[in-house]
Amino acid sequence: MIERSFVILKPDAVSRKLIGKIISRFEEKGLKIVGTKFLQVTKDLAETHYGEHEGKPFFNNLVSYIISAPSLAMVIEGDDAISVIRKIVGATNPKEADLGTIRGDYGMVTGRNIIHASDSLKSSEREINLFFNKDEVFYYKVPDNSWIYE
Ligand code: 3AN
Repeated sequence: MIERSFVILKPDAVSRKLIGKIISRFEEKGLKIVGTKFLQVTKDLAETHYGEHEGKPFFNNLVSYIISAPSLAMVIEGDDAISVIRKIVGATNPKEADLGTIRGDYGMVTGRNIIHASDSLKSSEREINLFFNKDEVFYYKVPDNSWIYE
Protein backbone atom coordinates (compact mmCIF):
# COMPACT_ATOMS: atom_id res chain seq x y z
CA MET A 1 0.00 0.00 0.00
CA ILE A 2 1.28 3.47 -0.82
CA GLU A 3 1.88 5.23 2.48
CA ARG A 4 3.15 8.61 3.63
CA SER A 5 5.55 8.92 6.54
CA PHE A 6 6.59 11.95 8.55
CA VAL A 7 10.37 12.27 8.83
CA ILE A 8 12.35 14.99 10.57
CA LEU A 9 16.08 15.56 10.37
CA LYS A 10 16.83 16.77 13.87
CA PRO A 11 19.11 19.72 14.78
CA ASP A 12 22.23 17.51 14.91
CA ALA A 13 21.65 16.28 11.34
CA VAL A 14 21.18 19.84 10.06
CA SER A 15 24.06 21.35 12.05
CA ARG A 16 26.40 18.52 11.03
CA LYS A 17 25.48 19.23 7.38
CA LEU A 18 24.15 15.72 6.79
CA ILE A 19 20.93 16.85 5.05
CA GLY A 20 22.04 15.96 1.53
CA LYS A 21 23.47 12.57 2.44
CA ILE A 22 20.37 11.56 4.38
CA ILE A 23 17.86 12.72 1.76
CA SER A 24 19.86 10.84 -0.91
CA ARG A 25 19.36 7.58 0.96
CA PHE A 26 15.57 7.94 0.73
CA GLU A 27 15.57 9.08 -2.90
CA GLU A 28 18.01 6.38 -4.03
CA LYS A 29 15.83 3.71 -2.40
CA GLY A 30 12.93 4.78 -4.65
CA LEU A 31 10.96 6.82 -2.14
CA LYS A 32 9.47 10.18 -3.13
CA ILE A 33 9.61 13.40 -1.14
CA VAL A 34 6.16 14.99 -1.32
CA GLY A 35 6.59 17.74 1.27
CA THR A 36 9.45 19.46 3.05
CA LYS A 37 10.10 22.48 5.24
CA PHE A 38 12.99 23.94 7.20
CA LEU A 39 11.92 25.10 10.63
CA GLN A 40 12.98 25.64 14.19
CA VAL A 41 10.57 23.51 16.22
CA THR A 42 8.90 25.48 19.03
CA LYS A 43 8.63 24.18 22.58
CA ASP A 44 4.84 23.81 22.19
CA LEU A 45 5.16 21.82 18.97
CA ALA A 46 7.91 19.62 20.46
CA GLU A 47 5.83 18.85 23.55
CA THR A 48 2.82 17.95 21.40
CA HIS A 49 4.86 15.86 18.97
CA TYR A 50 6.51 13.92 21.80
CA GLY A 51 3.37 13.92 24.00
CA GLU A 52 3.48 10.13 24.52
CA HIS A 53 6.86 10.50 26.29
CA GLU A 54 5.74 13.20 28.73
CA GLY A 55 6.76 12.26 32.27
CA LYS A 56 9.60 9.99 31.15
CA PRO A 57 13.06 10.83 32.51
CA PHE A 58 14.43 11.78 29.09
CA PHE A 59 11.45 14.02 28.09
CA ASN A 60 12.97 17.41 28.98
CA ASN A 61 16.27 16.64 27.25
CA LEU A 62 14.40 15.35 24.20
CA VAL A 63 12.41 18.60 23.93
CA SER A 64 15.43 20.88 24.47
CA TYR A 65 17.42 18.92 21.87
CA ILE A 66 14.75 19.15 19.16
CA ILE A 67 14.21 22.90 19.67
CA SER A 68 17.92 23.80 19.95
CA ALA A 69 18.53 24.66 16.24
CA PRO A 70 16.70 24.30 12.91
CA SER A 71 15.35 20.96 11.70
CA LEU A 72 14.22 19.73 8.29
CA ALA A 73 10.77 18.13 8.19
CA MET A 74 9.60 15.93 5.32
CA VAL A 75 6.69 13.87 4.11
CA ILE A 76 7.99 10.86 2.22
CA GLU A 77 5.83 8.58 0.08
CA GLY A 78 6.18 5.05 -1.20
CA ASP A 79 4.94 1.46 -1.01
CA ASP A 80 4.99 0.44 2.68
CA ALA A 81 6.90 3.67 3.27
CA ILE A 82 6.51 3.61 7.06
CA SER A 83 8.28 0.29 7.64
CA VAL A 84 10.77 0.80 4.79
CA ILE A 85 11.81 4.17 6.25
CA ARG A 86 12.08 2.78 9.81
CA LYS A 87 14.50 0.17 8.41
CA ILE A 88 16.59 2.84 6.68
CA VAL A 89 16.59 4.92 9.91
CA GLY A 90 17.67 2.08 12.24
CA ALA A 91 17.22 1.40 15.96
CA THR A 92 16.52 4.24 18.43
CA ASN A 93 19.94 3.84 20.08
CA PRO A 94 22.56 4.55 17.39
CA LYS A 95 25.07 2.25 19.13
CA GLU A 96 22.67 -0.65 18.61
CA ALA A 97 21.52 0.41 15.15
CA ASP A 98 22.91 -1.73 12.32
CA LEU A 99 25.69 -0.26 10.23
CA GLY A 100 24.20 0.82 6.93
CA THR A 101 21.27 2.52 8.67
CA ILE A 102 21.25 6.30 9.16
CA ARG A 103 21.52 6.12 12.96
CA GLY A 104 24.04 3.27 12.77
CA ASP A 105 26.28 5.20 10.39
CA TYR A 106 26.01 8.73 11.77
CA GLY A 107 25.06 8.58 15.46
CA MET A 108 26.65 7.75 18.82
CA VAL A 109 23.96 8.26 21.49
CA THR A 110 20.15 8.11 21.73
CA GLY A 111 19.98 11.78 22.76
CA ARG A 112 21.56 12.77 19.41
CA ASN A 113 19.99 10.21 17.12
CA ILE A 114 19.82 12.34 13.98
CA ILE A 115 16.32 11.62 12.72
CA HIS A 116 12.74 10.72 13.60
CA ALA A 117 10.36 8.73 11.41
CA SER A 118 6.74 7.76 12.07
CA ASP A 119 6.24 4.30 13.57
CA SER A 120 2.69 3.63 12.31
CA LEU A 121 0.05 4.91 9.89
CA LYS A 122 -1.82 6.45 12.80
CA SER A 123 1.21 8.38 14.02
CA SER A 124 2.18 9.44 10.50
CA GLU A 125 -1.25 11.01 9.98
CA ARG A 126 -1.02 12.78 13.31
CA GLU A 127 2.53 14.00 12.74
CA ILE A 128 1.98 15.13 9.14
CA ASN A 129 -1.05 17.16 10.25
CA LEU A 130 0.94 18.64 13.12
CA PHE A 131 3.79 19.89 10.92
CA PHE A 132 2.21 20.46 7.48
CA ASN A 133 -0.80 22.23 6.05
CA LYS A 134 -2.74 20.29 3.42
CA ASP A 135 -1.44 22.53 0.60
CA GLU A 136 2.18 21.91 1.60
CA VAL A 137 2.05 18.22 0.64
CA PHE A 138 2.01 17.45 -3.09
CA TYR A 139 0.81 14.84 -5.56
CA TYR A 140 3.07 14.50 -8.59
CA LYS A 141 4.19 11.83 -11.01
CA VAL A 142 7.79 10.72 -11.43
CA PRO A 143 9.06 9.26 -14.71
CA ASP A 144 11.00 6.35 -13.17
CA ASN A 145 8.00 4.90 -11.34
CA SER A 146 7.67 1.89 -13.65
CA TRP A 147 11.35 1.05 -12.98
CA ILE A 148 10.85 1.10 -9.22
CA TYR A 149 7.50 -0.71 -8.99
CA GLU A 150 6.10 -3.67 -10.96
P1 3AN B 1 12.04 6.27 17.72
O1 3AN B 1 12.46 7.69 17.45
O2 3AN B 1 13.12 5.29 17.34
O3 3AN B 1 10.69 5.92 17.18
P2 3AN B 1 10.74 6.53 20.28
O4 3AN B 1 9.55 7.04 19.55
O5 3AN B 1 10.60 5.39 21.24
O6 3AN B 1 11.94 6.16 19.29
O7 3AN B 1 11.37 7.73 21.11
C1 3AN B 1 11.29 9.03 20.61
C2 3AN B 1 12.57 9.71 20.92
O8 3AN B 1 12.76 9.78 22.32
C3 3AN B 1 13.78 8.97 20.37
N1 3AN B 1 14.09 9.34 19.01
C4 3AN B 1 14.87 9.40 21.31
O9 3AN B 1 15.45 10.62 20.89
C5 3AN B 1 14.12 9.59 22.63
N2 3AN B 1 14.25 8.44 23.49
C6 3AN B 1 13.52 7.31 23.45
N3 3AN B 1 13.93 6.43 24.40
C7 3AN B 1 14.94 7.05 25.06
C8 3AN B 1 15.78 6.69 26.15
N4 3AN B 1 15.65 5.51 26.77
N5 3AN B 1 16.71 7.59 26.55
C9 3AN B 1 16.84 8.78 25.95
N6 3AN B 1 16.08 9.19 24.92
C10 3AN B 1 15.14 8.34 24.48
